[in-house]
Amino acid sequence: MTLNIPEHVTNQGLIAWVQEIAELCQPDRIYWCDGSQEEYDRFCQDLVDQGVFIKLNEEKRPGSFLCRSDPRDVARVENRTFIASAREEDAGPTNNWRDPKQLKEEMIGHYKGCMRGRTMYVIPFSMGPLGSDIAQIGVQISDSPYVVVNMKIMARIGSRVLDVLGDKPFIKCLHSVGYPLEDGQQDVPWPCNPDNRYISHFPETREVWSYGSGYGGNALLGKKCVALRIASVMARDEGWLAEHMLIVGIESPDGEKTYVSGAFPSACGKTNLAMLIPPKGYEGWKVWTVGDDIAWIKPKEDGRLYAINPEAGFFGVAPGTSYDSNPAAMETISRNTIFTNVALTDDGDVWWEGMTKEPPAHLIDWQGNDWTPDCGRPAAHPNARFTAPASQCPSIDPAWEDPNGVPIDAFIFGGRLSKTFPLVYEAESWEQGVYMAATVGSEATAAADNQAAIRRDPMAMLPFCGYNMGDYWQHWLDMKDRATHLPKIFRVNWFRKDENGKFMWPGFGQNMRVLEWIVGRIKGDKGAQSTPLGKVPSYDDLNWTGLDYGADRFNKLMQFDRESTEIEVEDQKNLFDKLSDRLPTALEEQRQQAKTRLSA
Ligand code: O2Y
Ligand code: MN
Repeated sequence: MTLNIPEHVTNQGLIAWVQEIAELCQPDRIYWCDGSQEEYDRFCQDLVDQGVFIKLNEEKRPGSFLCRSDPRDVARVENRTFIASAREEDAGPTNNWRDPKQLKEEMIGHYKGCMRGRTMYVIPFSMGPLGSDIAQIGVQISDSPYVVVNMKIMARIGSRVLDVLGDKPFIKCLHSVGYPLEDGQQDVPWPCNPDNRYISHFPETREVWSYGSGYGGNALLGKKCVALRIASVMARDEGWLAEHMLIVGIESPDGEKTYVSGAFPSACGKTNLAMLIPPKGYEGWKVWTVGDDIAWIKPKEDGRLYAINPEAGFFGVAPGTSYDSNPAAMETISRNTIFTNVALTDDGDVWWEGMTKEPPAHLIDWQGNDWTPDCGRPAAHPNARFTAPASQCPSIDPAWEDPNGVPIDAFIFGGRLSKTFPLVYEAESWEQGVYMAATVGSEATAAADNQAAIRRDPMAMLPFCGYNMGDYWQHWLDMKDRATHLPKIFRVNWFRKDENGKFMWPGFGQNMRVLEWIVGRIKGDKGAQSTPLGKVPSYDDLNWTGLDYGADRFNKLMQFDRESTEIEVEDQKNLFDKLSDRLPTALEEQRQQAKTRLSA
């Protein structure tokens, strides 16, 4: 088999690896991606010709395509996501550990001949602006052209990446949909192998091996696999942070910009916050988007933490996205976007639940079937996605590709919690902030008694931390010694409900009022009072211009209930016990101090 090595490729480690994988996977041909627009257009056209992509109406949605996945391959598969560290205790009890040697043997059995009848694509990619000292380079080998075009949007790919890489080592990412074609066998629109899925991470050797899925986080390996699971281990070893966080710049009317980074478990409005439009009363304010999902954060010589968004695009959930909830996202996806598993309108555009108040009278649903509003099925899959270039976002920050990153002054952690937790509170120390972040989570309704239990998702990293969560917490605590100007840490909760089950906070754009208070706390010009939870604003500490929200409502929203908070602090022990082997003493001390403050 000819390796088709382009002239400019000199990295011997890369050439040897491509040869090794080609011998294992036995593709019909090898193609090195140059990352050009011409290449992207050609691949999209090929996918249209093969019936995999549907070209959308050029007037309504220029340069855009719809793709439908196999209904068995629609989301990340956490139970098939493995952390194969040499020692089980280094993966920790919150990860699926597998012995790396055994796992590789097992997977090699699947990889043998798995690309027969297909092309093997070599996709060099940079996570982060090319040449940034925070960026990292990987190479993904894949047999999926859908992956190639999505990677083109989500990362910087192609020849220019190899020029920057030179002869250095890189993160090796191997991906196959696990659906070889025998001689003359007709391909299917979405090849995959749902019975043999693996999303495997080898943190010590900085490798990812993915098999059997072509979808999202399982297949676009730069995103969750590299930028979070592998990068979190690199960050631990090298003294920085790889976080599941948005990054925004908040600009005040006098033109001063403050950057904050925030982590939220799913279904907490993270994308909406990343693209927030200030409400009435906030004329002159602007929220700039640096990233919507992942932040790489490094301490620099001036003692501050600087963050980059390692991605180049958004892979967002379509359902629920509308001009009401997120106009910036709607503008971003108005062109040059790949839609996966949304519905197709009769005039060749896309639709999903929540996009408009009234659904169209007729659609083709995400599985290619006729759909009418009364048919009893969703038109789009709940995890339907758009892949769109971040550069198209109207609120994209001018500094979003600054190789030095942007200076972070606050970390915000939020969950979806209907009671106990006030709108916002601030940590009084770094250790308390790490404790607040480590115990964050959202409510899950326990079927048995309809009691809401908190499903903890520390730093929103539970599915994404590539090592032991106890060590990860210790790493966060240790950051204190790596920076002299540490960000302040806040907890927010937009989802508290009243006794009638109604949300108490109007949410969306009104979250700007909380961001303004946070900026004021950083600058030192906004007040706060100490409570057993942390520091909280009083009514007059927030700006109420343009919103009719009285002090009584606010005080109820901020109300602190000793009894339910004591139950909460007790419940945190379950997670701490699970991680007891590597639990930092500072975190249990924080929990004990919270108990003492509550009983005082
Ligand atoms: O279902 C998938 O494969 C996508 S998961 C995802 C995509 C974009 C941003 N965040 C996530 C996530 O699961 O946190
Ligand atoms: Mn995410």
